[in-house]
Amino acid sequence: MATKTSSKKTTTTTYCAAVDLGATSGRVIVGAWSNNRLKLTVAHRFPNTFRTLNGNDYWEIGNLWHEVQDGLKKAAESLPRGKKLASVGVDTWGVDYVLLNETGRLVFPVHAYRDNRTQDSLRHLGNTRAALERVYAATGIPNVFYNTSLQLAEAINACPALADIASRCLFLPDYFNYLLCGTMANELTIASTSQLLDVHSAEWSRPALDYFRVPPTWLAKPVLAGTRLGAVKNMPALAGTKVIAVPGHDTACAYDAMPAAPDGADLFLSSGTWSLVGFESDTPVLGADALNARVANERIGDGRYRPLTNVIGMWLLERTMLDLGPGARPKTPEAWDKLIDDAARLPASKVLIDVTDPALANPPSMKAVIDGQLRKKKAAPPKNVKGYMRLICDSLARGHADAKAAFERMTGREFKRILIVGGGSRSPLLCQSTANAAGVPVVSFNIEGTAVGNIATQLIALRAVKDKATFRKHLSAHLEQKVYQPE
Ligand code: LFR
Repeated sequence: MATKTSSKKTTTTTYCAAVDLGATSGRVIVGAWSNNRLKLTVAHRFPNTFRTLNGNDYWEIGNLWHEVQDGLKKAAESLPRGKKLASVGVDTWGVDYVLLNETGRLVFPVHAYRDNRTQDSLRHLGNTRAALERVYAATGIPNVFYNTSLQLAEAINACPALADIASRCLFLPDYFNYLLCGTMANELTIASTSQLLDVHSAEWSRPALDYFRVPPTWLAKPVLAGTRLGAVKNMPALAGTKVIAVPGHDTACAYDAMPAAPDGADLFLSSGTWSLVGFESDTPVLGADALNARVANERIGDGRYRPLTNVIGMWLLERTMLDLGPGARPKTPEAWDKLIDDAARLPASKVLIDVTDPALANPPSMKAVIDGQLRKKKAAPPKNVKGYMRLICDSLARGHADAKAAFERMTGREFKRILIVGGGSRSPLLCQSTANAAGVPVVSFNIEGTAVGNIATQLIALRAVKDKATFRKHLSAHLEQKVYQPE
């Protein structure tokens, strides 16, 4: 009897889930990888916010965990019959952490990084030049109000008993990994946002731990992205699914997804609540100029560097809209497009706001701070939301261009394009203003950058893709991109 052989090639599809938590919204996204192509499906999206209680800001951690579980269940149910999620990875915003005892119980409420509790020590370190330089030389991270270092120092100072009752510090992605699979690990990229990691190695910095009086036993030697942490437990729909440590820092994931040219001449901009302007490097950028330019030498999943400057981002607009009243924030994507379009038709702003002003971090009224800056420069505040949109985009664009110029000065590199991903990449106004201010083309990509970077690490760890360069090559082959030439 002749055997029939099929000429049809069977393709295997690998399914992974990315849990991507942002400060204003979270999502669980399924990535399906087959034939060197990635297809993303949003399984779950939910709003996130911190809550203020008696003057302090806290994340609703139980709520976040509930949404993560809900999202993962939906992700597993969305797969074709008989298919399973091979793995899951978690990324979140930087710096925030939980304190646990050895049985994994929370021993301190989970604070949000916008909390004003670090202001005193921020000022103190800012005014102590020798200490500032020492901490920067040790960690490569500038003095910023949200740093974990300042947050932990404040927590220990306010509650000295913590030194006895806490035994572990996990960053938020580490904590969700622990809840998922029971393994406590500190992952390198998220650890690098803390201002406690040694800038020259993948170890914690003893001088920084000592300066901020953080017990070294709270932190374990960081693991590299791609490490398999265990299997998901207590969730039947995900039985057998692996938990993989992806770059736990959302910005590290977004940078990984950048379809960069291999010549290193692309500057990266991850634009959302924050505008993160930076590049990939084998070495950190240190020294007095870097400290003055607030260069943060955060890490890539493989241990290399992402020197970047954090330019305050669309947070300016989010908060101004709150002040302008309930009707100011567009409710549909179409209404957003119209607002951006209306703002783009206004003349370019003659007077800009200084986006490096620390007063913009978390003021009771963003509009009042912006209007105050303008009045000092003898300029009239905008009359409506489209006026603020124009002013904010033009001012952020100047911040992006200044960061580019500072990096070029410090490194001798020349950046020929700016690649942009994130919410801001969907704003032609922000992209065009940035191209005009920086004098180079801005290339925007229609991708959920953070989720793509998260899934890329999982696929590499699962050996479905060889390495990051290969992933980027496949990704670029099918990407929709828009180029904004400087005018
Ligand atoms: C973006 C981000 C930035 C970090 C800020 C605070 O979501 O992770 O990279 O500086 O949030 O953690």
